[in-house]
Amino acid sequence: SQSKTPSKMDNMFQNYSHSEIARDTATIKNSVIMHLTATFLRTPMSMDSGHAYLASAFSVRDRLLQRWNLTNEFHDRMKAKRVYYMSLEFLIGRTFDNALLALDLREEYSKALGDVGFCLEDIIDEERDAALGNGGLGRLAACYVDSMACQDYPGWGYGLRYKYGMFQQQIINGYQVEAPDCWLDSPNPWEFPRPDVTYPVKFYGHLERDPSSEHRYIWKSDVVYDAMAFDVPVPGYGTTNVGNIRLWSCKTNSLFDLNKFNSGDYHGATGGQVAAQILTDVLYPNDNTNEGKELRLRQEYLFCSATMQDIIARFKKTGRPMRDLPDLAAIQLNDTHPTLGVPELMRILIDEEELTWDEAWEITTRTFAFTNHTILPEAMEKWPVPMLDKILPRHMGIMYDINLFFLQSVEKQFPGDRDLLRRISIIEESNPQQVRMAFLACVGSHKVNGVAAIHSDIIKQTIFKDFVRIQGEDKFINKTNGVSPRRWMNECNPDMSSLLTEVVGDRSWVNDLAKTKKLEERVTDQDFRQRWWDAKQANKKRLADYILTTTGIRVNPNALFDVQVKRIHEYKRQLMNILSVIYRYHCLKQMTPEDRAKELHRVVVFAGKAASGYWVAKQVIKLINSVAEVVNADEEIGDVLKVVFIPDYSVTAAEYIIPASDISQHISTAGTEASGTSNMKFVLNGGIILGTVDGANIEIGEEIGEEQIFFFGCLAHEVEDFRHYLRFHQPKPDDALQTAFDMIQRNTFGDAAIFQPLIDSILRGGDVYLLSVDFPSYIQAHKAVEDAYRNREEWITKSILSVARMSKFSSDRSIQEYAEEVWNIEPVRVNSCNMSI
Ligand code: T68
Repeated sequence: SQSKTPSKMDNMFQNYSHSEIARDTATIKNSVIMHLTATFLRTPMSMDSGHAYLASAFSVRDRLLQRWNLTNEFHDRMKAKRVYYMSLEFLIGRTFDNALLALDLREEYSKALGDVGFCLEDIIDEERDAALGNGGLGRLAACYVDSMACQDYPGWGYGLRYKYGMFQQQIINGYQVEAPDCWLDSPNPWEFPRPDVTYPVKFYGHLERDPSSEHRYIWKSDVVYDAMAFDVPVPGYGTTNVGNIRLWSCKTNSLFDLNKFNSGDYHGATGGQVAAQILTDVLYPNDNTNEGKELRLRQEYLFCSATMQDIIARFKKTGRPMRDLPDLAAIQLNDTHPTLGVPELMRILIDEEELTWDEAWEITTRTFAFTNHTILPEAMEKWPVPMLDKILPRHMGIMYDINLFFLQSVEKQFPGDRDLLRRISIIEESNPQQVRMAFLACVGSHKVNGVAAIHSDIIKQTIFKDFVRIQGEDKFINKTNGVSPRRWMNECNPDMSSLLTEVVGDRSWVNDLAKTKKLEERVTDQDFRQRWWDAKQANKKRLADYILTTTGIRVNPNALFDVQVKRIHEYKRQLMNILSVIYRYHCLKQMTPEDRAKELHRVVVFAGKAASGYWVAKQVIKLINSVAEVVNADEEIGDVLKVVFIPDYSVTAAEYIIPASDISQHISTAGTEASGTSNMKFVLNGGIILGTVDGANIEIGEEIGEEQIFFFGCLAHEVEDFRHYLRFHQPKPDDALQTAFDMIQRNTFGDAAIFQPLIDSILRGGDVYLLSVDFPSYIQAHKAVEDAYRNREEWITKSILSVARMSKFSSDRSIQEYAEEVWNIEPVRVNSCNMSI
């Protein structure tokens, strides 16, 4: 390409950019058949829906490719500043439908597929989720790259290409059983292998002083793995920009030992490869807990090293001096998992680019920013110094120096405060010593943010309290989470979306959610209100069908759908929910048949995975299923109460479940859920929240008005006192909670011994999550919900007003704030006329 003159390049670019592939039904049909025959060696006669999906997906992808190429080419040539969103998790879900909507080709594909005998909806169902994440944190990363693409921000996601994503959950005899997620067994149309983009990543070994400089070291490593790039397109809606997620896979060809093979040691010949491949084999299935395993550390480092090498390589192509890196690159750390990027950048700048420590540190801290997603102590990443020293000797040295210089500066600022130095040290003086990754991320970044207003306040008062004093208030900011209206409204809720389009006049609300404000004008329009209600009913019918196919349980779509779907965790208190269901069951059983028939019918839906090693969470799943079995089989109860646990919760399952809720529960102990993002999704789909005063629930309430949300429970600032009290006193369950315990203990739901540990966690384990404290107000709140739902007109008003006032929770708003206040980047829209700049 060096030989091409600029004007020739411009011409080539213009020609390429003006030659979009035809979009008519006939051409599309041909391209599907072409892929069927030429890519998959099938004939139209032997096409099944699996191959219809693959051929269609490859044909859609052809139409994305050109835009994707142009976006990257254009951003390169414009030397645009890019943001790199580093995340060990990207919970993407499906891409096909998303791409069809972004390209505005859904109708055409529906017709083309109809012509060859297939229904688009069935074809869409053939795609497997890309489930490279655990929950909120990974899904947030996916929403954020979507918003970057839709708003033309030059940005890339960086992650790992796990061979096995989030495990599949089966429910056997009421218990969770995990099966591997072999999502790459069939061809994946949404990734591009880039064997030419491969970097060596070193591990272990020892250091030698570089004779040419006292700061530099030569790292003689024992093991070198290769990280190879796979690129995943992120189709932008309403723009031709296509974003990119670059995922690394550990490649190991060089580790095949031919000598061992030749001498007959076949096992030994591949031993090195097996040890390497395992690095990107599987996603750690923990949500809000730190696993602390050596393999996880190596996984994190492989990710950070490959990503930093790639960013530096791209930067160097601009020909600018290293000190300009922060002008062309912003890096966001999605929690502490990618924090080794900080010492890795320092290593590259000092040992390879030959910068001084001070120059390197200035560049590093201006480039990185850090998002904290939790303050749960069990989630805090800490790595033992001996482990780091063995695997990453150079990085350990750099981290010691970062800490030393930091402590020296603090000692100057606050002379003689030994206890302060002990508290803020990046190295914890435990036995063995541990590196506190949250502190390293904080010191290595120019901005630190929490994910909702309350959470950003809490981190300033707790883990980063001293750092606020030392480094100043301005470094600590809030960026409340958001979700993508493309996936979480337009794609998953077509009926409601049509109503929004009707009200707004066009589909522009999908990229500009503030336009939904116009809904308020329709809140008194009787015909509109009826159609709003009908849209929800249709979604509930769709979910009822989904429940029937996934669980065999028949539910009545006219009942109140009461939904709690999220990872199973003690702090999220699914246990409190099922205990309230038990209490309700008890009350129903006490009634005369006449009174019972007058009760509001309710379907209580649960879904969510428990980390494989989280025993208590798994017992909660068992309890839910055991209660469901008894209640659902009770003929006296019939449709008045149904309890459902939908197995294998996923992004795709969420797309069925969320649009169908009347009420959804977000009931974490106040101060424990940093934000929550499904709470936003439920309200954006016309559902009402029953929740605690926690996370983003608070800001949702502020935006939509307190009449539209059901709050209960103690407040975050009261939690510490309650916990303190409960450490020394037995909790006193109210009558309702005691009734639920009694029912379990009378073996109503099978052998009580199985569930006694759950009861004990409240009665004898200090009730850390304050179930006994919040239970009375929780039951009250349920009553308030019932009364409100019985008044259908009021309910419809609440639902419409909620959606109208939710625009703050679009991830587009979050990304704009990050772009302006953290990354200092601007939108760059692909425009072939600008190419000569
Ligand atoms: C979630 N965190 C928060 N962590 O719990 C949630 N942890 O309140 C918030 O809305 C969301 O982040 C987005 O900000 C997580 O999901 C993890 O999944 C996780 C993964 C690995 C290790 C620790």
